[in-house]
Parts: sequence; structure tokens; C-alpha cells
Amino acid sequence: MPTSDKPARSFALPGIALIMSYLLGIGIITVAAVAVSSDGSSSSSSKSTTIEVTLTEFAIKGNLTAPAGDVKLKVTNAGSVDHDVTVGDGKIATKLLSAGETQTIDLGTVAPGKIELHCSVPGHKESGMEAFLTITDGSSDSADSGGDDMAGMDHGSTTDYAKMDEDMMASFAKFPAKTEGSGNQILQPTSIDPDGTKNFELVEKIAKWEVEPGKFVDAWTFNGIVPSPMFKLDVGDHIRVKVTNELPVASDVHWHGVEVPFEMDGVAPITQEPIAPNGGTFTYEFTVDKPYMAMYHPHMHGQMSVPNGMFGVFQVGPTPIKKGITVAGRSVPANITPAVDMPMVLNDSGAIGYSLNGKSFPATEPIVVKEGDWVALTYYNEGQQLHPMHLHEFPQLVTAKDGIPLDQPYWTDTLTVAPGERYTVLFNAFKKGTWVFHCHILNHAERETGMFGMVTAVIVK
Ligand SMILES: [Cu+2]
Repeated sequence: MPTSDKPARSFALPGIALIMSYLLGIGIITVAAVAVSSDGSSSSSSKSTTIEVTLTEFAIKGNLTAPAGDVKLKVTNAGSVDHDVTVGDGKIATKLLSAGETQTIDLGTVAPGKIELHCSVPGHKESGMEAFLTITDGSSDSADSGGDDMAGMDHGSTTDYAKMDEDMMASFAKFPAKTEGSGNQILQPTSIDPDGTKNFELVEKIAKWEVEPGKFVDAWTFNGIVPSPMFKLDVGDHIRVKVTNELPVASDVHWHGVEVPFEMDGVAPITQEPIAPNGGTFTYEFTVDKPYMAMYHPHMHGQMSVPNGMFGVFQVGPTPIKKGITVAGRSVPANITPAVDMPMVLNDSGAIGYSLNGKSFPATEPIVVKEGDWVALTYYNEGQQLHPMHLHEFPQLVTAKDGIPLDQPYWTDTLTVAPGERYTVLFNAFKKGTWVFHCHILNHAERETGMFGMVTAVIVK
């Protein structure tokens, strides 16, 4: 049998390449079918088939066809975060598989029809991890029981390239899309004491969040928004933050990157008792005596609550940009004021998924400026993966790492931001146009159904 003779894709002659790949794809199928029928073993009614299934962000792939009979799924997580395969109503499922892990599950004897498969991690099915297993009646050679060679080949003959082109165009046409709710709203104090102490209130709760047009997820939030409300404080502020936990699970709040008294670090049960679910409260109180570009999020059960939406910006003092300097021949004038000074909070998993400031393309917000404007931007990676953030055309001057100003800023066109990290950058929008701005891990920004996730644009007028 032919193995993976899939033609290399040509970008120079896409039309011809498409036709060729269809022809060759059909060729592979035909030969495979002949091979199956000629080896004499294909039409037994009690055959056993093992299908290789590959999980990625966010797809369930494989040659998902088998004849009626005993069917097993050999499931491999080829992605970078945990996934499982849950069959239909959930009676049969793999365990939660880590990246690289494989497990075989037995579906038993199945009759002709369709069987639904999905990943049960919150948000993953909605992001694309749903597929259907086709069980044929077993008498037809259309069931590719000799398909081991094909297993794991996710594309091949079945990919509808014309549809891919159509979907891609449609996905661009929707940008920028309006959705309900916007995150990063500045948290106002509920009161200020005579001694100047600023009192804030945060409520931890599950709320509906529109990640992309029409897609509402059960987000875990502070005060109902994603990213959480933004603290913007002055150096020297004394703050008191009352946290009410309306989640179904115990929680706490960690001030990531902020120097606080030990009891205020928000790491239950080490520094405090957990905040009880369904109404428990805890009040954090400390003074911020330095500038910070920090974050806050729960620490206890953080692997669940943070990806699902509980992450916020905690800024003290002005954004650490540098003016009046020349680095590698490119200058930043001394008299500039950035037209935009904004956070860019990254997430990639849980209910929120691949997103910029809590929204997935085309619902991400473009940065709209005039030709010649300067833009200050701070990345906060609250996700589980690296994100090389690539801005077209305009080099980014990295001026601070984790809020700490760099003695030697540097220019880059792609800045990799690891989980927990913050980088502050400054760029000059010196040319008109709609310049794409995205994560350069391509499947964080694009899938077969078009652009999604970590994509936005700088629109220069
Ligand atoms: Cu990414």
C-alpha cells in the first residue's frame, strides 16, 4: 500500500497544487480500497479495528471511520496542554492525557452510525475539539479498515480546500467584531478612608463571557469581566481589598510580582486559610511602595480558575517607557506622549482559550492610532504556553521586563512572552495601514476554519 505520498503543498501555483492534491488524494483512496478487498480479509463481520486519534489545540484528528464490530481508539495527545477524548454521553472516556501521552480505549462492539467524540476540558469542545466517528455496515470497502497507513494523517483526501479559502476570507471580513463586555476596566475604590487608605471590592464568581461573536462561555471572573478589573495605583498607596468568594470552590488572591507582607501573599493554605466557597470573604491590606507592572489571580486551584478567566492587571505608577534615547540607531524623542498605553493580556486555555484581553479574533480590539503616534503596550502572559508576539512593520522597543525598567532597551519584531512574564514595549506607528499583530505560533492564530484567537491589528490612519 502506498504510504504518505501526500504531495508537498506549493504556494507558487496554488491552483495546480490544489488540483494535483485532489487527484493524488483520490488515487491513494482507490489503491487503498483495492488493497483491502484483494487481501481477502476485509469483509468479516466480526472484525476489530483500532483507530489512531490525535489531539491538538484544538482538534480531534484521525481517519475516523471503521466497519461495524469491535472498535478501539488509540488516543495520543500531540498538543501542548491536557486533553481527553470523551465518547458521546461520557460513559467511555480516556483519562486526562498530558502532552505526549497515549491511551487506548475500547468502545466495544458498535453498530453502523455516527459516534460523537469530544474533549471534556472546559472550552475545548467549543474551540473545535469535537469529531464524529463513522461506523459503516462493514460490507462495503468504503470502510478503510486497512487504514493504519492513513491513521494520524489528518488531511489527505478529505480536506476541502475551497471551503478553507472561503472560511478564511469570511473570518477576516468579520474583524473587528462587536461582543458583549470588555475587560481591564479600571477598578475604582468603593471608599477612601480619612488616612488615605483606598478600599476595593472584588467578587469571585462565574459569569457568562462572550469570547468571540455568539460564543458565550462560563468564565470564572473577578466582578464578572475578563481580564479582571485593572488596579491603577500610585506609589505609596495603602490599599484594602475585600474579596468575596462566590465560586463553588475555595480560593485566594495572589499579587503576582508585588512585594507584600507574608500573610498577604495569597497562597492558601500557607499564608492564609482558603476563602470558603459560596460566600466566604478575606481582606487583603498592604502598601505599594514601588512601581509595579504586576498581576493578580487566585493561587489555590489556579490551574482551573486562571485559564477560565481570573486574571487581572495590577499597575502601580506610570508605565516604564524610555524617552530621549537612541538604541541601535533608532531614536525615541524626549517629548513624546504615547497615544495609547494599554495592557495586552494573553491567555490560551480553559474557558477563555487563545485570546488577547479576554477576546478571540475577530472580537479582539484593534489598536487605532494616527500616523506617527507612539504606542506603549505591556504584555501579561496569564496562559500556560509561550507566545511569540509579532507586530508587522513596527519594531517594538522593549523597555521593561516584569515592570523593571531595562538599562539597555532593545528592539525586536517578535517578543516571546512566557507564562507569568510581563514585558513593556514602545513602538512608533510610522506608516499608514492595517498592520497585523499576532502570536506567531500559527495554530494560536489560525485554524482550518479561518483566523481566530491571538490576532488583532494596529490600524494607522
Ligand atoms: Cu501563542
